[in-house]
This record gives sequence, structure tokens and C-alpha cells, in this order.
Amino acid sequence: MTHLLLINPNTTASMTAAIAETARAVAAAGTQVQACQPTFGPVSIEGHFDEAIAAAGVAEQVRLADPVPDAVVIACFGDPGLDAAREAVDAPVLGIAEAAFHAAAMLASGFSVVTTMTRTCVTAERLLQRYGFERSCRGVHGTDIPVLALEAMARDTLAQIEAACRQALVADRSGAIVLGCAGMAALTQTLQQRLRVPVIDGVAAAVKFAEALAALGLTTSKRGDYARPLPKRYDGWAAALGWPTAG
Ligand code: 2AL
Repeated sequence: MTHLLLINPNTTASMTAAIAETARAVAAAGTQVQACQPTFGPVSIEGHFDEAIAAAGVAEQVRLADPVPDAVVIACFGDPGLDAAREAVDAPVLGIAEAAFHAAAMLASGFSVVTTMTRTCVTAERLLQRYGFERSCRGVHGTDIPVLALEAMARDTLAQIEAACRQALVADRSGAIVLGCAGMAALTQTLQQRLRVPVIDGVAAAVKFAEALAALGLTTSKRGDYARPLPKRYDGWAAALGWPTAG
């Protein structure tokens, strides 16, 4: 049995449940998905400040994870806390943006990202640079749909996202769409049928890649910067997240 820890970095429990449903729909029979969210932080992640707090929330969840996971997925498109989570566990840790970019680059020579608030585009652009996908991503497009508005998924929200995808495919001359929010997962099949191009939801992609790495017996390298955090006391509200000192 592969124990996959699925962290929704925002605190909206209904969104955690929806993300877990997506993950369980694609997970192998031998994968047990444990979904969780931080005990503190923003209800949605739509900017740098939200993301800074959410990254600490991801660190909290991965630090306190019980049982110790075989694979971890961080289900927010900014991949908050990814490096911190990799230090904290041996298991492979995947962010949904990272997973989606890899999948898209294997399916089309160029892809477009369609996301939520325009102000979050810079986050996706920085991740594309960081992961080395700036040559295969041909554009990042905001729809100005708030993350929590995706929960209601009104018909006009779907229409707005579909229109943005169509515009992106033409303007960018791209062959695939990456959906830039964990809250868009439920739209994937509908959009793929309508657009007739690969539409990649990072949650599903990350779950399948994480399963594959775990099944291959591969773990996060503990040589170098992903080694366990140095032993030390943490103060204040983070006291429970510190690393035991010897003796
Ligand atoms: C996200 C996401 O995936 N979850 C969240 O709260 N915000 N992404 C985004 N681009 O807004």
C-alpha cells in the first residue's frame, strides 16, 4: 500500500474534499490518499502574502504527518513550501504546477497556462523559470476568477475558462492547456472534450507521477540541501515544528 499525503495548502475544507475526490479518482488501487490542510492560514492562495503563510502551513502538515507518507503532493499551483517539505520527509514530494508542466511538455511542444487571478500569473511565470519550462510554456493567462468562486462552478465560470483557453491556444500557438489552480480539476474532462487538446490538471498529474516514483522505490535525495533540517528549537506558535536536538 502506498500512503499518499495530499496537502491542500489553503484552509478551505470543502476544497480539500474536492481535491481528494480528484486524487482518488485517478489513484491506483494500492494507493491510500490522506487529504489534509493547514490548521492556520488563508482560505485561498491568491498572492505572495497568502503564499508565504500557506508555505508554513504545508511545512506544518508535512512535519506532523502521521503515518509517515510514501509520497506527498502539494495541491496548490504556486507549489508553496515544496523545498521545505522535501527536507522534512524521505518520500518524493511533488507540487502540482511542477507535475503539470512536466506532463504538458511531454504532450505538446508548446503549452499555455490558464489560471485564476491575473495577479497570480507572476507566480506561475517564476515557477516556469525555476523548473526550466520557460521555453515550452508560451503564455500564462489570468481569468480573474477568484479561487473560491471555482467551488460553485457556475456555468458562466466554465464558459469564461473555456473562452480563455481558446484564446490562449490561438494567441500562443500552443497545443495543450495547463489548468492553473487545484480548484479547476473538475473541469478537466469537459474542457478536454470541447477544446480537443490535452488539458492537464496538476492534481491528477502529480498523484500519478508521485505513485510512479514511489513504486520505483525512489525517494527525495538526502544528499545536500534536501537533507533533514538541522536540529534546533523553534519558538512561539511554531514550537511543535522544531527539530529535536540530540540528547
Ligand atoms: C491556487 C490553488 O491551486 N489553490 C489556491 O488556493 N490558489 N492557485 C491559484 N493560481 O490561485
